[in-house]
Amino acid sequence: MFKKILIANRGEIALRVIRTCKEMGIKTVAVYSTADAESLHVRFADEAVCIGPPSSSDSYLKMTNIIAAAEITNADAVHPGYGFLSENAKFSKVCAEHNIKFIGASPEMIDGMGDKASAKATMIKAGVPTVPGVEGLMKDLDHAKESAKEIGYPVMMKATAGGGGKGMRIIRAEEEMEGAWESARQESLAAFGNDGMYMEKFIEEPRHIEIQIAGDQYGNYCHLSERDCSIQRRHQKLVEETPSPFMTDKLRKAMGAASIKAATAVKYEGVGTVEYLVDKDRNFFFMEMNTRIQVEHTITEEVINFDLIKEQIKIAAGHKISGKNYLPQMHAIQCRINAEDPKNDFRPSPGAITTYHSPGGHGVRVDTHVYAGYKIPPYYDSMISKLITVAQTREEAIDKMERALSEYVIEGIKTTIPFHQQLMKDPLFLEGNCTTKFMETFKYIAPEE
Ligand code: MV4
Repeated sequence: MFKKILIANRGEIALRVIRTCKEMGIKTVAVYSTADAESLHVRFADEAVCIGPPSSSDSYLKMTNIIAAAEITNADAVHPGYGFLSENAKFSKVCAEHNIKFIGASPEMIDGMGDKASAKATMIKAGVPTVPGVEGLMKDLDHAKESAKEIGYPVMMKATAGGGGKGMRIIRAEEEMEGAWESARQESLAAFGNDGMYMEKFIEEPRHIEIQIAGDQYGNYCHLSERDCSIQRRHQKLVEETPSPFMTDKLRKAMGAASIKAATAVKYEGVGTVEYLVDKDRNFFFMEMNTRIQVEHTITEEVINFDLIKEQIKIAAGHKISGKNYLPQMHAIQCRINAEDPKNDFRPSPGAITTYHSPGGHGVRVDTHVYAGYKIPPYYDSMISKLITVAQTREEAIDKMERALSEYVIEGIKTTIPFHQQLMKDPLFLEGNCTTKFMETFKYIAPEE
């Protein structure tokens, strides 16, 4: 087992990893930017190294500084958390070159899954369902038009280097193709330095359902059921739950088996997630594979009673997994509490938290790095807390969430708590009938002050 892990991240996920390391008897090293000197991850770790000024590119993304911090503290592994360098092939490679175990995917795996068109080709070969489309990249505008005709409008053009919706266009008729072709390629080139485009059928009002998987170094694979992440806004997830209210035993079996096929085909090692689009008829299509721990891993932990970070560390250290699949035993919901003003288009609201009281009680979990007096820096993402409830049924988990939200006091900044309070009473949400279009029609009504 590792003796000392450096956590190359900040915020709640850095704390989350430190907590598991403590339970496992592993020493921890925090790294921090000057903006995070007062952060809890700095205080809870055994050692802490300042790696640069506030800007992410000069600190949490600065590979040389992080490797130097690992070397001077004698860390034998790096946990990248999510975001930052967690899916950076170069960083994974540099860690290996310095004899530091990267607790994440190999450079080859990250590259293979990072290129969406080749990831899709890999999945087709593995027998995983994908969205009907044209294999490979579009050669030119005429090829794009021909392909769309073949697939049948509406189609979706996607950047092969993309993700998070960048460089993606819906095209409903041929006259829209030229504009979409030019603008999507430009956008993708600016964002990723790559303008490769592929094309597939547009799936109307899909759900986003993902399967948690794990694989070890010995060819054992398992899935740990699904998470429904359909409630998103501008490709930012707001609420996640498991089991999915749309799930059936038959669909879970099929999606689980497909995900095991995906993991086996790429010899996946560690914990990962296979993301799917699910249409109204419960057809499911591979979308992306994430080679990191995700923000929403918590709800899976709650319904199978299992520490996924511990599993991730054990697999990286060479432990075997049993290979048996896990089914949800409970129902869990996570609300992402962001420092954003839902009344003003979810505009970021950094600043000092003057009052802080977090909810508690049976079936309530709060993963956060904030406290009364903490100042949310403006340099990083706006998520400040994850509120998770777990209960026997969906209805009880929702009731518990309403109760927990009503106890949650955060003053000094705007948060998304009142948004979640309205959502928990929303008829469509209560029905469990939310697609990825849900937020486009949701009207937030601010409570009277
Ligand atoms: C799609 C789609 C409909 N049809 N592909 C958005 C992010 C990127 N990873 C894939 N995305 C989508 N791909 C086809 N063929 C709709 C989306 C999509 C979406 C997917 C998951 C969650 C939220 C979404 C919001 C808008 C669009």
